[in-house]
Amino acid sequence: MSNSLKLNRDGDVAIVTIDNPPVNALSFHVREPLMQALIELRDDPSVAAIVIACAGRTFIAGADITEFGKPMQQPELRAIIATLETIAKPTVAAIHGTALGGGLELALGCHFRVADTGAKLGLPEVKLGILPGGGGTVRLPRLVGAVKALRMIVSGVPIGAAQAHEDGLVDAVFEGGLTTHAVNFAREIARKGGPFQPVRDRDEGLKETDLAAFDAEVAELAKKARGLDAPIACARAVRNAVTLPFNEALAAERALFVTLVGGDQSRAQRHLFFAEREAAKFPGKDTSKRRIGRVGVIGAGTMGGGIAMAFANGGYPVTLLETSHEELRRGMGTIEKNYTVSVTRGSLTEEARDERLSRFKGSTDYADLADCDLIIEAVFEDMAVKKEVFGKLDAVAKPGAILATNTSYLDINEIAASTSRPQDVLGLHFFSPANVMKLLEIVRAQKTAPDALSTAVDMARRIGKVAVVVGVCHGFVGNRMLAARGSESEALLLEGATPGQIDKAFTDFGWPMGPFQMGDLAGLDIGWRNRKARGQAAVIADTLCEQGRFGQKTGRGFYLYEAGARSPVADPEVETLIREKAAERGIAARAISAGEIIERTLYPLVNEGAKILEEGIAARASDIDVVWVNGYGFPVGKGGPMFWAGLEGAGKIIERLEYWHRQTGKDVFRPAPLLKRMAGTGSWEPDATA
Ligand code: 3H9
Repeated sequence: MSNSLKLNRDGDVAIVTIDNPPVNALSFHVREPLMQALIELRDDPSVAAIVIACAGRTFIAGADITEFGKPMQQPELRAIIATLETIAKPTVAAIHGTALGGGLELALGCHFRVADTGAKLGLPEVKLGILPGGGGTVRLPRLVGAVKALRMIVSGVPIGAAQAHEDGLVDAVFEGGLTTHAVNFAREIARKGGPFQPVRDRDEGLKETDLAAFDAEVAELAKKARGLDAPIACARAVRNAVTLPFNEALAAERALFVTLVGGDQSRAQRHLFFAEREAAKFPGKDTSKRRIGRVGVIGAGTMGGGIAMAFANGGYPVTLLETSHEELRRGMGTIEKNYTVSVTRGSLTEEARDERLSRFKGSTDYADLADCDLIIEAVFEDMAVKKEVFGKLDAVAKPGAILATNTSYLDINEIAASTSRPQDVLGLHFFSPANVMKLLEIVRAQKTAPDALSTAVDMARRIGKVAVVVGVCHGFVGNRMLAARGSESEALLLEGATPGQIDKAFTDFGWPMGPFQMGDLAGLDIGWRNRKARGQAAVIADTLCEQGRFGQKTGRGFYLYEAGARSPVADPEVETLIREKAAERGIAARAISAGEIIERTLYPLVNEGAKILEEGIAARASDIDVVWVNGYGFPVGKGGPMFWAGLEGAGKIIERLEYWHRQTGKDVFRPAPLLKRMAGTGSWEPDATA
């Protein structure tokens, strides 16, 4: 019937198969023939039942996100679902892979849903800054109840077929041969006879809704929304499903959808969706790959242990190397403890923990790394130490093994040059805790071979990381920009801001925490050590460290922490210290606004990003956004620093940078040429024209 849609018959059952690779999104070229097919089949007396299935690896993954922000071509999904609901003969969605967003909404327009055992069903629209706009908020609660629907829609996390069956979302689950089972299911239902009730007319899920409990749950969710509009809109729409007649709730859902899809937050989140998929692409990516069987990790401290867990979680056998048996025992002990915590929390079964632990092999002998295909060092951040490690690796590693450093700052070209095989050397910069944090900066050194890089990118996906390929410079993309963001922190304190005031400006912006809370969490001694090594100083932070105030781990840092608590309490002693240091320098305290805090921290962040782009350290502005959202907590609703610069206005940023440059003379405020060009063209693309 069309390239994207096939119509087949199995006796009196019609099978509509959508075939729109890679994920069967509901693009216009699918919607148009689908609508036509449904009308034909509805009116064809020889058809007793209709099955809607998909070709390829998955059921429909939702609306075609690339169509958002453009005029919608008819027919819209809602019209197709409305047509489905006019069909008197039984309609059955046959779900394999993932039924997401508009895909699940289409399935909810059918009388019945059957699924493969491995299928997943979800409404992830909230992650794109919108809500389900094809009736999902109104139909799903009718089957599974308002509270379950609320949790699915606000989290955006899909559920498995077994759970969906238990919840009443799916009517039958089959192992293998899904289309055949779906056809038999449809035929049997048709034989038994109707009438068949569309989901819109069902209310078993809504009967006993406890609205007070529902509202209490919404109030909790609202606290976690951190300025994002979509989760709140999702909750409101699900509540409407309980309190309003079907058509009114549907209209209200539509109105919320239209507002959100046209807003900046959704634009930002859609930008990030595509940015994450783009970030791992680089010229030459599709070269041949090397095989990664066993992975070696050198160092079983916090970082090495976390990296080793990330690989074990991804199914790789891991050799963990330490300098002594005692260090090894300590490292393995921490890993075991971490897994056991997951078991206690219910996120891991005991069998899964045991299986993951069985993937570890401990050693104190470099020779045991000889069978590893990828070896990552996570030893002390010192060039001489790193070179010594790479020298040993050069001697024992098998030919073609990828040798990676987890350095946060050091020059990987220099490390690579200390081996006889620089083509095999690259950086894998994990973020702590490495088994949890999604971001992985994959650092391409001057001589890194394309196939080594491609292999690392594939491996990152297998262990569930969002990979960004970056170039070599001090701190790479993330930490280099972090330094620019923090360059005015101390000055702001000395001029009159408090740590609490600065952190609040950050959390009001949407960050999970501000820079001083983050410093206290990470440990102030880390930055102190780095500064000393580089001959640098930060008067307030250094003094705090000299007083043994390292942050949460010592109960005192920029803030005070009650025993065992993580919430910061303002400390008058710190404020006195700041005023004393300011007085010594003749700096008088003045009122500092939240706007000034943002200008002096986030504008330099954007400016540094522009310099990084100019230098080719990042291939695209969107790569920088992916780093900052996934590694540092930049608010998703603002799309990352480079996307946000567009919202804020590059012209305004330049004007304020120039002002602060005049005031302070600092280089971080000198606008990058690329930022200036961006102000003219509105795009970070090098060849964009106004
Ligand atoms: C919605 O449905 C709104 C409705 O409620 C209301 C409408 C009125 N559209 O992720 P992958 C591309 S909102 C367009 O690497 P995987 C993706 O960019 C939608 N393109 O594969 C990539 O392209 P490329 C709600 C899409 O196997 C390629 O497909 N649904 C879409 O790791 C492969 O993607 C969602 O939010 C799309 N919907 O994961 C689901 N989806 O190769 C979004 C993917 O050029 N999708 N692409 O880089 C996903 O979560 C994952 O893609 C999925 C597969 C789990 C399906």
